[in-house]
Amino acid sequence: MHSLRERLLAQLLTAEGFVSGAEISQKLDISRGAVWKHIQALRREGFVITGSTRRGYRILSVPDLLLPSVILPVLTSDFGRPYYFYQTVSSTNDVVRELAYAGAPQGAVVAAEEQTGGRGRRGRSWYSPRGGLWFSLLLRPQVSPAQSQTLPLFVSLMVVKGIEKLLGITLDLKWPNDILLGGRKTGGVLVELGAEAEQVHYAVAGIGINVNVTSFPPELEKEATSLGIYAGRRVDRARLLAGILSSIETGYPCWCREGFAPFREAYKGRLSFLGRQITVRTAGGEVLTGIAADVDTDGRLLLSSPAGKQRWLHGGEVKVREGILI
Ligand code: BT5
Repeated sequence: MHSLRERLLAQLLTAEGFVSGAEISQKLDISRGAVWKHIQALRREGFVITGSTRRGYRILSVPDLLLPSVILPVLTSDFGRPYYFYQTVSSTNDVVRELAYAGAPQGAVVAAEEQTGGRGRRGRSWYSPRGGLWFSLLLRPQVSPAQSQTLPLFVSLMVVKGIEKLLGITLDLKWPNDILLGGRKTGGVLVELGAEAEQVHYAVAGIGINVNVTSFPPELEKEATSLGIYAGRRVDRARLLAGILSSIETGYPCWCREGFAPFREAYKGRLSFLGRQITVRTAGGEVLTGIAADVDTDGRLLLSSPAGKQRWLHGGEVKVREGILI
């Protein structure tokens, strides 16, 4: 499982001070020359390693990358194992789906520094430059496809809780799966299912968070923000990833057993627009305006009009603006 380079890193990271080249070469059963080559490769990855012929090697700083060697030591959950890292990938959801087909276990995670084909719901694109947290988690819930409809809402809530716990800030949710900070989108969740009529084989929970993203393309500038911009400082992505995985893992057995019901109040408590007039473009393309009155245990949004008409919605885009009354 662990590559030579990861074992070398573990040795350097757990050492009190310098580790001699001889000691490393002996432990890993490789030549001194090979040790030096690995050290050089790590330096190219961004590790700052001081070296002297007399004393050996010592790590001075770890790069701000989601490398396994950086993530695995801070993981506090089983989710995140096995862990796969890419510098660049089309979409982490695609990689996890392939892993699911190949029989990977629940909890497997794929993270990437950047995505070239990051996507949102219904084929929309997801801007995924360096500095963000783009990852996907493989789940194998033994639930009905109907219950799995609430998985995006459950995951969004647990992501928010994980971020809040680590950073001490308050985030909002926009039904069904947007994560907001001060009214701007700072993250999103895309759940893709491998299911048949009666059975869910696997679920890929793709999570995207603008962490240390400092600028956005013009079309997103007004509606997006990042944790770093909001907090006014760089946020530790490794600890954030570990905190989010732990948060999802904590609630997951309960969601599998009881569904969305135990999470519904906490979810509603974070909805930014509950009780307000909103406009929703439904999954079927209708544009409806009404008061966002409730979210039920199936994860549906209740839209009610002043005349007392009611519509339960399964999916759609919420905008807080005028439209056609339902
Ligand atoms: C989402 O879709 O919000 C789900 C995003 C999930 C992304 C993760 S990253 C890891 C994994 N791999 C993937 O390929 N995807 C997942 P949706 O609700 O459809 O919102 C998409 C809309 O959000 C776009 O049409 C833009 O308007 C906006 N958007 C795109 N990139 C953004 C960004 N980085 N920050 C804020 N808004 C963005």
